[in-house]
Amino acid sequence: MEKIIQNIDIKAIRKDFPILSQQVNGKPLIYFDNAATNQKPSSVIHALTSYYSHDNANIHRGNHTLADRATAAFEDTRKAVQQFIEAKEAEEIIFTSGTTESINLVASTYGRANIKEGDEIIISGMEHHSNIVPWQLLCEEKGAVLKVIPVNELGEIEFSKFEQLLSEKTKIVSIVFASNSLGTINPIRKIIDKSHQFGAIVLVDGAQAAAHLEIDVVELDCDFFALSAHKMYGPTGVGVLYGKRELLESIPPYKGGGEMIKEVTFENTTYNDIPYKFEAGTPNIADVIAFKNAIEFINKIGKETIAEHEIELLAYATEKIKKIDRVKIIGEAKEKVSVLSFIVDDIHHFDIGQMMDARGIAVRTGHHCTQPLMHQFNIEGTVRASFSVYNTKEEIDELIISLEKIIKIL
Ligand code: 7TS
Repeated sequence: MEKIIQNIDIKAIRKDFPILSQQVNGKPLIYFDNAATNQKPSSVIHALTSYYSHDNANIHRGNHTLADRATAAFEDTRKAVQQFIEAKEAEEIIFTSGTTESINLVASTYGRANIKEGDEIIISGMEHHSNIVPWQLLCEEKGAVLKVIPVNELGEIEFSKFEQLLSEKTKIVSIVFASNSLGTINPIRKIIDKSHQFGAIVLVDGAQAAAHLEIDVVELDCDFFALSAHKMYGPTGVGVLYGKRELLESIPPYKGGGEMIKEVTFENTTYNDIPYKFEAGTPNIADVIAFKNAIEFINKIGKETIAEHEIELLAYATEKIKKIDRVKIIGEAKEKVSVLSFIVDDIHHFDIGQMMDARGIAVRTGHHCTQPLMHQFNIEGTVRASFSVYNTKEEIDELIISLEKIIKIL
């Protein structure tokens, strides 16, 4: 416990997040909705205003100084992402609007080009809707079949059942690295290896993993990897799709428009090289540029240090919450990121959320876009507290005290 406090200066880190120093409903803000989106350090906020104050121009097409500066900064973020996830080449990094768009891109391009009637796509029972619905749409269009890996009571996937689902019919396995509702970290490496043995390609939904777990896409050998900048201290509206070069080159474009072409005539159009083939139109330039500052923020503290702190908070909160009568934790996998989901007997999660908010505590309530998972646990939703690098044990103490009071009142 001491070690973490020595390694990481939370007070200094908190000072770097202007939003945290405010009062909400007369109480100091305690922000525990980090799995939805986490807060932004001043370097990210400054990068946005600086870009619009000094460098704003459209990229890749101008031949003037501002366009050059904006293009260079945009491409610098691509290189930073490449290094962050250890991809072989910057060209394998495609900017999207977020994880949702990244997954839709793969379903609409790779999926449409490769999936035929009777083929099978495997997902897990703990997927976010954004890793369910794009595959349902594809299956409906192609007459393919969606198979689901069951999740046990602890919130872990049943690996042996996954093995039973795999066959030569399996073409795509799309799986979440870390669950947003339960916190479960899936055995991604094992899943990828097994899927490859059957010739299936694997997409990893890394939305909840990217800010907390080491990512090495080459070592993982995943075919596609999706993430969102806004869950990594970066701006909203930016995401990444990583894909292996040969796959990205082999699949058709996603959207048609400027930037994604080599040559257009009314008879025929040839497409640009990757990554531009998948980046039609003016992208979210400012936010992509500021995303680099978010990556630098994580790198400066060190992902391992961040993860250690968050896991310490999770263990502390879990131990305390378990002592409260009528509380049940949803998601007790051995390996978890810092997500604590719980329900309280006979009290609606929404009421708890509202009463927490009155105390300045921001938690998430509801199904967290994982309705099938909620059905499996026979619940409508949970209260979810998710921790980030700037959270403290004192804040968790406040959460616990508030929860005890709320339970007494209700
Ligand atoms: N996959 C997972 C595992 C997620 O947690 C989310 C967002 C997404 C995909 C979609 O990401 P987006 O950036 O494209 O929206 N999860 C949440 C959440 O838990 N609460 O709000 C958004």
